[in-house]
Order: sequence, then structure tokens, then C-alpha cells
Amino acid sequence: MKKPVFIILLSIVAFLYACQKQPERPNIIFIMSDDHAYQAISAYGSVINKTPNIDRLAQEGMIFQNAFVTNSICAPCRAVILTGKYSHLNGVLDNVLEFDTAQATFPKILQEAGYQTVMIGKWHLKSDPKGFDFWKVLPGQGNYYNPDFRTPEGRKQIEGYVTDIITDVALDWLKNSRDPDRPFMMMYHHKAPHREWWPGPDHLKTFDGVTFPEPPTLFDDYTNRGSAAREQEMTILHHMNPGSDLKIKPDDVDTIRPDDPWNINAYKWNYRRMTDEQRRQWDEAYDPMVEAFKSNPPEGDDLLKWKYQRYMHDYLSCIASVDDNVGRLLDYLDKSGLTENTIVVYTSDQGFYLGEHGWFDKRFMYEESFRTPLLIRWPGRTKPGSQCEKMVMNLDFAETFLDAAGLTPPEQMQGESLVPLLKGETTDTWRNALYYHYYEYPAVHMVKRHYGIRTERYKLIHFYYDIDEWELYDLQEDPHELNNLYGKEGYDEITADLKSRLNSLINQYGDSDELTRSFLPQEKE
Ligand code: SGN
Ligand code: CA
Repeated sequence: MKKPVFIILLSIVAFLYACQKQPERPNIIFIMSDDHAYQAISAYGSVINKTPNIDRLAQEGMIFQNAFVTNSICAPCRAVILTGKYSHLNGVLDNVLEFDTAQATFPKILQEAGYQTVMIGKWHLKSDPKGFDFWKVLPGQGNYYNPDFRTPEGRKQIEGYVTDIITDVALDWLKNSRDPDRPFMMMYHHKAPHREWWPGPDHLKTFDGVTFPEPPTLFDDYTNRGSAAREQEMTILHHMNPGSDLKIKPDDVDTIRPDDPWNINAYKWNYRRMTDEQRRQWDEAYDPMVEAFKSNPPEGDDLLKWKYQRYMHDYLSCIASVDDNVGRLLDYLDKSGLTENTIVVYTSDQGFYLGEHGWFDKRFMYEESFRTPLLIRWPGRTKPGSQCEKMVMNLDFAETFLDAAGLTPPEQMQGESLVPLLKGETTDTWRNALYYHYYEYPAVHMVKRHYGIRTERYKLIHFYYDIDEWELYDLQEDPHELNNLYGKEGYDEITADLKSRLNSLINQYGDSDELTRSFLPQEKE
């Protein structure tokens, strides 16, 4: 055969092969905020704020109406997400234990398969991130103003507001470091709106003059509940502090005094991190509120109402910055032509109480903290404006991302890929019950250890360690979980069935007392 003919034939074969090749692997941007309650996202029907940019993901993709976590607290959720395994197997049962990075994680597997992998923002797992081409993370909880970052090159402080900076770093990587010939997976993880809710310069006055509607259970007295609900330490009234939480500025703000209560010094540490200009803007926004409070401090029920309004003001201001910055990122994807082949996920590490039961924080298996928001946009695969009612979990992310990249997840991962749901395929075999296990006790907020099962209609919880109490809720009749039916007449059969299904889940996921004991002390305090 003549040489030119041979070359032409070879080119045709190469062309035909290229046409048959796997479709282009999608990029993945996994946006996660910290403690962002679904009640504060307008796509979920928020009555307290608007989140137009996050809502875009619902309009252009899918909103999950029933997304849950396995253990509602920060570091454990992050370890579950990375490994696709429950806490009793990945070893991060609470915020104290360190993550063992030798484990298989979805970023490591994507990296080995040729993805560029990036981790920016809140990490909270103590050990250095592994499996990332680029990482820049906050130490521990991080700071709102002028935060420090951990990088492979050491620690570095960046001036500005944390939510803006995390986005600047993400955009900078996309613009200047990304190899356009390879897919990427970016974990873009906000610190906001975590306690102590310090709003950024752009939103210091956004909610001034607004009165937020109170949740119906703000004045809950915990009748018909167990000791766990009564004995927690996460009430807005008693456990939210005047300094760093409510922003009542101490008179001697520039002196750290060892005899000051922790929260007053926490206010001072936060304030002292600010530049002169940041402090000027802060004082201008907050001084009138502090003066009004000091001249006429509310009492009785009015004090709780006042604290709730203060809480919402600052919490929602932090979310306004998150929403703006999600908008900046989505705009860049549009402008750079990346939108079409990029899966964008928005979620929170867990849910949060916005005054329901009189609480803030999370931890309980009750709905507000057991659930988490989840919105996913996947152009060309997911129908815009679609809704998913299936019960999905943060346990499912690892397998979802691997599946979307055309990879087979390792055996030990315990979730389910959400890809069929995202494609709108009907599936009859989806899970019909959820397993939950929370461990961090005794600890801040004093939520007792518990595990349980949730089906579409019922929830059965066992609180243990220093108590032995069961709770049963009918979510259809009692969506706010105010009436514990455990042991009540007529519920024996339902309870027996739930207990047997709970045992099956414990076996299925390989949980056991021995595993808990191997990680956590058993001596009761
Ligand atoms: C801090 C907060 C707590 C919060 C934990 C865990 N107190 O200790 O309210 O429950 O973090 O949060 S603070 O006044 O220091 O903010 S988590 O999201 O990291 O699990
Ligand atoms: Ca959190």
C-alpha cells in the first residue's frame, strides 16, 4: 500500500475510534456550606430569606426533598462523604477523632483515574487532605475575618471575608491552574453559616429592620418527649451567649482578660482579627443595636423573641454572602463555557435548628438536623426543575461522583449512586428506611448518644449511654415530632416491626457496640 493511502486509512480508523470513545467525563463542583438549614433556602420554601443563586440549581436541575445525613455533626459528615462509609467504619464518630487518610476516598479514586482534584475551604478533619492536586483549607473551624489557611506550603493569612476568599481561591484555580484537557472535581466548601455567625462587610445591614416569623415551636416545653430533648444545652434562650453569638460588644473590647467568660473573649478574638476599616463598618452596623439593648434589655418571653431575631439576622446575613458567591461561581461557569459539562452540587454538611424546639445547632435525629439541603444540576442529564422524593443520604455522594465519572466504586462503600435518580429513571428498589447513629456525648450542647431508623412515615430512636429511652414519632400525623408514641396503646406492632427493621439495618451496615467502644470511652461521666 502506498504511504499516503495508508496514512489516510489510519486517520479514518483513529477518527472512528474517537467517535466511539466514552462521552466526555463531567467536571464536578461539590459546593458544601456548614450548618445551612434547608429552611433557609428559598427553593425549599423559606419564609425567612431568599437565595436566588442557590435556587438556580433547582430551576436548572433537581431538588431533593428528602436528603439526610448519617450522623448530624460536622467532621463525621465530612468523613462519611469522602469514604461513602458510616462513622463506625470510617472512624470519625465525633469532632474529636482524627480522620485516617489511608482509607479509600472518592477524590483519591478520581485523581487516580485522571481527574484534577481540588479542595478549598472548610475541611475540619485534622489530618492533611490526601488525594488532591491542590488544597487550601481552613484550620479547624476557621475564622470569618482575615482567615488563616493551611496549604502544603504552610499556613497563610488572607485579608478579607472568608466566604469571598474561598470563592476567590476557587475562581483563581479555575482560571489559572486548571488543565482544560482533563476533567476536574472541586470541593468548594464554605465555613458559613457556622456559629458564631459573623456577617461579612457586604451584608452587615441587609436585614436591618426585618422581623422574621417565629417557628411554631420556638416556645417548646418538651412535654411528651424524653430526657434527651429536655436535657440538651442548645436553647436559644439559655445557651446562646451575649458576646460572640449575639454581638453585645464588651466595653473593654481590646483587652483579653483571663477572668472573662469564654464567649466574651471569643468576641474579642474575632473583633481583634479585623482591620481598622472592617471594625469601623462593623461598629457602624452593630453599635445602634448594642445601645438599644443596653438601654432597654428585654425580659421574659421578649428576651427569647429578641435573641431569635438577633440569631436570624446574623445567620441569614452569612447565608446572603454564600448565595452571592455561589452566583459568582455559576456566572464564571457560564462565561467560560464550563456549565454544559459540569455537575454542580449544593448541600450542607447537615441541617440546623432555626428556633424549632427553641434550639440552634444540630446533632439530634429529629427532622431539622437529620435532613440536609441537596440540589444538583447536571445539564443534558437532569431535567431542569425536577424534584426527587426518594430518601437519599450523604452516604451516597462518593458512589454518585464515581458513577458519574464512569468508575466502579469499591466494595466497602455503603451508599447508592444517585445517577439513576438524576437521570429521572424510575427505580423500585431504592432504600425505604434510613439508619442514623450519633455519638458525641458528653460534649458541647449535651445531646445524648442515640441511633435509630426512619421510614417514610415513622421514626424510632433509642437514646443510650447514660439513659435507656426510646422515642417513636408518626411523621405524617406529627411532623414537628412533639408527641412520643413509644409504649402508647396501639403502637406495639409498629414498634416491633421498626425494631426488627432497625436490627436489619444495623447488620447490613455492620454497626456494633464493639466498634463504638473501640473508638470512644465507655466510662459514664
Ligand atoms: C463549636 C460551636 C458549637 C458547635 C460545634 C460543632 N461553638 O464548638 O456550637 O456545635 O462547634 O460544630 S462556637 O461558639 O465555638 O461556635 S460543627 O459544625 O463543627 O460540628
Ligand atoms: Ca456543620
